[in-house]
Amino acid sequence: MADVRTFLRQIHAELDRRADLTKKADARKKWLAQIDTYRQEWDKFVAPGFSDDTTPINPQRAALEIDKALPENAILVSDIGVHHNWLLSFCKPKRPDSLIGSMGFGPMGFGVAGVMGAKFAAPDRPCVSVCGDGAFFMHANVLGTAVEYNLPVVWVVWNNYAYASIRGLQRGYLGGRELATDFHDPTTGQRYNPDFAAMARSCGVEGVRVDRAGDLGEAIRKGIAANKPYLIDVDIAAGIGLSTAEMAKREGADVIIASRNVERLDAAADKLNAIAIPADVTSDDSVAKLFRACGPVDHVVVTAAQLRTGPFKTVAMEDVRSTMEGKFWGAWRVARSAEIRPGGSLTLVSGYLSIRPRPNSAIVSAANGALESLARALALELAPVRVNTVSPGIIDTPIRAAMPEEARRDMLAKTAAALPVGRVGVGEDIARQILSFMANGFATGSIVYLDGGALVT
Ligand SMILES: Cc1ncc(C[n+]2csc(CCOP(=O)(O)OP(=O)(O)O)c2C)c(N)n1
Ligand SMILES: [Mg+2]
Repeated sequence: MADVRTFLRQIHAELDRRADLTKKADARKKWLAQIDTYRQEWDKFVAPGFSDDTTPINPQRAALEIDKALPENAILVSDIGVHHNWLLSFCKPKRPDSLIGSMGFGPMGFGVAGVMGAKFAAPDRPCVSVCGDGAFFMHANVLGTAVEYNLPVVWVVWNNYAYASIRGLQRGYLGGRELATDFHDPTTGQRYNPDFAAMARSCGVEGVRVDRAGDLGEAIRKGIAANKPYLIDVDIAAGIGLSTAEMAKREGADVIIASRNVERLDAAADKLNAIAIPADVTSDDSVAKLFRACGPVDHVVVTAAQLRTGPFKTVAMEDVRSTMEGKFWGAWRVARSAEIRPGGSLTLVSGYLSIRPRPNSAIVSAANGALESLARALALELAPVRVNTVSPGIIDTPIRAAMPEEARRDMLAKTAAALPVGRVGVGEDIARQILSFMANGFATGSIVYLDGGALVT
């Protein structure tokens, strides 16, 4: 503590006394320039996460969408947990009093209830809470309070089905053990949480669910414009690759996951307590480096696919080439570089379009067919390593997230109704088959069309 005037006088005197200051400033300039290069490196490193379209939503993308959706005068109140770290890393508050957190004390519930305090204090400013699913469930009584006091606040529930920050600490410090930090059904292992949007509605609060990054900003804008208490339950979790890794982990395997998207990869690795290695299947070097880093492994699964399609006569060559580059050549590169132990397996994931083509997707049909033929050929050439393909039917996974929401829901509902099993597939269905390929020593050169019965309708 000091008197400002006295303190500034003392500082001035001290500055005058230090004659070599310019020299030091020059040296510091160099250091600052160096830091700037680190900053640029970092920006390049994290750039892909900002455009990641996967569902459940990439946390980095979520932070960006939240930041973009908030008007300049909004107050964002964060709770305590990993979501808080994502917000601090990737939100850029527009004025000094617009991002409120409680970093020192760190009480869960601060953001859940604190947003109402913010609204009391600043009734003319939009007030938005970003809070964890864990904290929200602890303090869900706020829903009633907001109604009783007519407080038009917005809760964005960062729903990662876990006390994720604590789970990460447990996994990191306790040799991978965890206790009571992961929310799941004890019998099926499926992730569990209450339906927060329905919970909100039961209290007279508007409640919606968002599972696509592209819908998050609009939901927040709508929530603010509604001018009444509003809850947005946002899904943050897994696709086919991740389901397989999750199941393998549950079966006791040591799992290494690789992906082009570093942020998502880290989130997944954290979720699974798996080793993560960033890799890009479209690059020979990157794939070779990945397998040099892994060393010999028992099983490899390739799920990578970035599909670009269009009407055959007009689709750009660049698009169809990039589809082959990722889906077909990606698998080829992995098969070439992976050092799989004898009796181990390589599983490729193709897709129903190879045998049930649809208009405007010729390149995907071709890539899938080529993958299936490749797997058969490799079953011969790479023996005693076993090579198989699973061909999923219509699955509700992140890859479909690029479709417009209504079209996607409509398509999934229609498909489900037409299938003998009455539902579309989920990542876990495919994962189960992949694991069975790994475990069944008699399976090689096999293609399993796993499509809920689409082939017989
Ligand atoms: C009242 C209180 N209890 C426990 C903790 C310890 N703690 C810090 S973060 C956290 C988990 C938060 O989970 P969630 O709200 O889902 O946020 P996430 O980390 O998953 O984003 C816990 C238990 C705390 N900070 N405050
Ligand atoms: Mg959580």
